[in-house]
Formats: sequence, structure tokens, C-alpha cells
Amino acid sequence: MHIEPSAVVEAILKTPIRNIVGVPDSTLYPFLSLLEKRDEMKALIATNECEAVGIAAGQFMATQVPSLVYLQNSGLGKTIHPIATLLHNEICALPFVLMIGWRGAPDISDEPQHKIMGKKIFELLNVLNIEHKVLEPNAENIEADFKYAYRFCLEKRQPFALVVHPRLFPKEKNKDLNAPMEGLNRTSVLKILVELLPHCSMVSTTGKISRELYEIRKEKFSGADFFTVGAMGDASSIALGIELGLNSKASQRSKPIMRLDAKPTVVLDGDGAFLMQMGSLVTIGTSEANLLHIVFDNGCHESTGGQPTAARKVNLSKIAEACGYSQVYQAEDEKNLREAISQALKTNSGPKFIHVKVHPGDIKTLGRPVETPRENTDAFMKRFV
Ligand SMILES: Cc1ncc(C[n+]2csc(CCOP(=O)(O)OP(=O)(O)O)c2C)c(N)n1
Repeated sequence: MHIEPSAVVEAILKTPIRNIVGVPDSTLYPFLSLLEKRDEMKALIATNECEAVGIAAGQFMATQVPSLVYLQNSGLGKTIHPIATLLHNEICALPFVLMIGWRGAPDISDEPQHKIMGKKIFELLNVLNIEHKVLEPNAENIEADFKYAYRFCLEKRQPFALVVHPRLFPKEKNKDLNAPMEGLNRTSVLKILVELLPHCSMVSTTGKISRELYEIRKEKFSGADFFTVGAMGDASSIALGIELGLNSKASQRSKPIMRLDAKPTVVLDGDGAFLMQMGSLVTIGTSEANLLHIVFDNGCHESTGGQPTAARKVNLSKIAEACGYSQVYQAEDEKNLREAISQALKTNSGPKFIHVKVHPGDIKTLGRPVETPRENTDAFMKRFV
């Protein structure tokens, strides 16, 4: 049994809650896409869940009304820091209603990265003293649940979590994402990169970029790719770690070798993931790492249904430049992209950045790796042994 997302919107409107902030999740997609069309509520997409909770804290102080913070359970960990050190009712007592997409729920088959959080979500909530309830597919109950959550937050000055099972809403897809469009898309860019960077290790970000890279490579499995299936936003840090690790290994040899001929480690990032952990750019930009950071900018969180990212309003290349990347390129077509890669490969002086504009859209048969994440990791690590 499902519930229409409008029932949840109406339930929220029966409470004074009007400010909504969060990070998208595919479980919540039908609700989020409806929210975009309703101007009675002020909905904001944050770059990460820690930020979303901070915004909710400020909104509560200004309005004395708890905000609604939505997120996927993979992002719950990011809220522990602000909750446990600031918002908790034993510290500043700044409440908010949490709406959590429950990926990895035990009765559904889900991707391996959701296994732990799927099982531990309630333990984590309990550790933080966050009372919670799994929403049931019944409009009247949902209305009562939101009213209860709102009142609880105000009276106890602590958060209340409403958990959304992946089957609560009917399955819905964003059909606009596959509208035919001119120019580069994820598939065409990945094929060019696989062709031009055959000997490079690649670290690809969470979601469809990793899934599609796997799909393209699976015929000739090379072990060249590390798929960052979880830890959204961490792909560039993982690549930095690889480069730093390789350099430290090289310098420990009895006769240190300079990795002058070394190929860069390549990061395949999404704009949403890039924005989620932008602080990493400073660490990378101020390092000497031979890293080629490529951002596939489709202006949205395509993997969770296409909710917009702030990349539509900010200049990612200027950010990389300001953070100290040694070379920065922008590519909007195949010619620019090929030129940018060829320039970037000419020297190995520090981190380089390519901002590629792509339009959304999937290949028709987008599967998921058949190997376990551990098997893929071990195959990738063989490159460095
Ligand atoms: C901490 C965390 N929050 C939210 C998610 C859910 N999530 C998975 S992929 C994704 C969107 C990624 O967007 P982007 O990096 O732009 O790549 P695209 O999907 O557009 O290829 C989101 C929000 C997650 N996996 N982890």
C-alpha cells in the first residue's frame, strides 16, 4: 500500500511548519517534486545534511517554529555533529522535525552501501535520544503524525524523526531527465575519458556516474576504477589520498624516485557531490598532488530524481581556481573536452580541474555492479601492490 505525496504535503500544511530544508533522496522523490510546485512552503536544497540542520537551527531561533529537515539515512551521520554538540536539548535545545528516507530497509533489496545504515538507523536515533516513528500509508495517521511531531518538538525542545519506507510513495520517475538534448551527456563524456585516459586510475562518485562507468567498462574489466558507492562527496579526497600514498611509498624507497612520468589519478565527480564537500578543494588545491578532477555538471542531483543543485548559480571553475588548482578548464563540447584533457596531461604539476557541462539522461540499460564493493576495491588495489 502506498500514499500519495500530496497527503504528506497537506499534513505538513495542517501544522505551522513552513520552512523545509534538506538533501535529496530517491525515496522522497515524489514528495520533493511536489514540494517544488507548492509556494506555501519555503523549501531549500542544502549542499549537505550538516548544513541543513544548521539552517533549521537558525530558522527555529528566528521563527520559534521547527523546520522540517529531509534527508536520506546515509546523510544521518552528517547531522550527528551539529545535533550532539549544539542542537541537543541538553545544550541549546533547538528542535526540528526530521523526515528520513530509509534506504536499506530490511524487507527491500537495496544497494550494498545502504546495508549498515538500513539496519542501524533506529540505534543511531536512540543514541541521540531522537524519538521516531515510521510513517504508515494512511492519510489520517500521517496528519496525526506530523501534528504530533510538531508539538513534541515545541514542548520538549528536541527533534522528532519521521521515517519514510521506500514503499511509502508510489514509484515515480522524472521523465524530463531523458528528453533528447544536443551536446555532451554523461555517457559521451565517460566514453571519451575511457578512450583518452586508458592507464589512469579513476575514482568515480556516488550514484549514476559510477554505475555508468561500470556499465561502459564491464566488457573489458580493468580494475582501473574505484566506485565510491557511498560517502557522497568523498571521491576527490580518496583520489588525493591515493596520490599522497603513492608519493610517500616512492619516497620511502632506498633510492627515492620522482614520479615524473606518473599518470594523474582521475576523479569523476558530480556537481552535487562537489558542492557537498567543497572544503576538500582547499586541501587538494594547496597540495602538489597529480590529480585530474573532472566535474560532470548537469545542474542537478540526477541520481535522486533531478532536484536542482546550486551549480546552476555558481561558477565551479572559479572556485577551483581560487582554491589553488594549477590548471582549470571548461568544456561544453567534445572538442573542448579533448583539448582540455590533452593540455592537462602535458605536465604533472599539481592538481588540475575540468568543468564539463553535460545534460542529464541515462543509458537505457543502467545496471549495478555484480561484484561486491569489496571485490571491486580489492581488484582496484592490485594496481598499487
Ligand atoms: C550523504 C548523502 N546524502 C544524500 C545522498 C543521496 N544521493 C545519492 S546520489 C545523489 C545525487 C548526486 O548528485 P551529483 O553529484 O550531482 O551526481 P548526479 O546524480 O547528477 O550524477 C544524492 C543526493 C547520499 N548518497 N549521501
